[in-house]
Amino acid sequence: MHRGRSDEEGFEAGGGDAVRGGLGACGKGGNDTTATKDGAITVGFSQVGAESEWRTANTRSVKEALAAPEFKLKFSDAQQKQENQIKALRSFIARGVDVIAFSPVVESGWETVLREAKAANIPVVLTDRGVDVSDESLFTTLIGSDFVEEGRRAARWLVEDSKATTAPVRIVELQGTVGSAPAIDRMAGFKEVIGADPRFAIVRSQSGDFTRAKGKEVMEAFLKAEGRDGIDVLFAHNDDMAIGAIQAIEEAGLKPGEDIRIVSIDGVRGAFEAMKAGKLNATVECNPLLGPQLAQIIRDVHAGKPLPKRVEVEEGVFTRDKAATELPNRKY
Ligand code: GZL
Repeated sequence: MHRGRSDEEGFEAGGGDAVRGGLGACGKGGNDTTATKDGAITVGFSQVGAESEWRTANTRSVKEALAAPEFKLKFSDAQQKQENQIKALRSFIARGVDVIAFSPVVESGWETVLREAKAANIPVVLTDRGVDVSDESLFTTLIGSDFVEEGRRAARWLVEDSKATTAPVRIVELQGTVGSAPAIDRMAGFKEVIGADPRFAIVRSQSGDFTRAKGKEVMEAFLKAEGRDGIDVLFAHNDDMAIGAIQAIEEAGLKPGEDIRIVSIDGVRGAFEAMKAGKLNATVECNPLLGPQLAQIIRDVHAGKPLPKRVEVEEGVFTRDKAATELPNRKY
């Protein structure tokens, strides 16, 4: 048993396990329905993984919100592998859960398994990230952030912070997971804003897969390729990669936040600590605390209430000068 796969046995959060048939809230699995003895809403949740502080906070929020006795949660951690998510979704379908919710690690490759869920009459709620499908009826709604706007906000901060210079601004970019909605959209939003100003150029761009380790490794390669004086700014698609890159910049004998300005996205505690230390210049908030809103969406879906196709999350931008005062308020 690979504990790391973390497909917890049975439904989480106490209470008797789901039983087949019987009274209470019936699953949607056709004849072989799963119902719980106590009428709880059975939810299958497939999480991307545990790759970042953001993801850890997101998982905590989801598990706290989908708690017993109202819910019976089957939680699966895919270790950032799409094939693990597809396996998990198929197991949820086989168990006849009432609702499936998941954060798709990448945008493409979901059509088949989502058609299987639809055929089993099990509604699917997307959280955090979106999918690229030909038929939007394959999911009920998506609750998540506007990643394009997050990319724009990062670029707007950079343009404002560079207003005193006319010199070229050479940017390196640490992209998120290749093919993921946040990586695709944050890049698009950032380029949309800097593209209007000839001072800015992205001289290197590569995926750090949203992790600290890979962010450090790729930043080391950027520094080697561009030289100590060849980089002015790092744009990282998440704080964890920025924190990894900060280590690489320091090991190269440079001052992060000064020799190389850094703007990233998420707004996790580690980013506020780096800003307080003067090593990160700005972070664009991407709120992971989606649990309560997700729970309400699942209640509504289970009750057959109509829902908008898109539920957005409110977020802000935080700069170095405000880090010390904001840090005590952070919930993730
Ligand atoms: C964004 C989320 C991204 C975060 C990363 O909503 O999907 O995935 O920005 C996380 O930290 O790994």
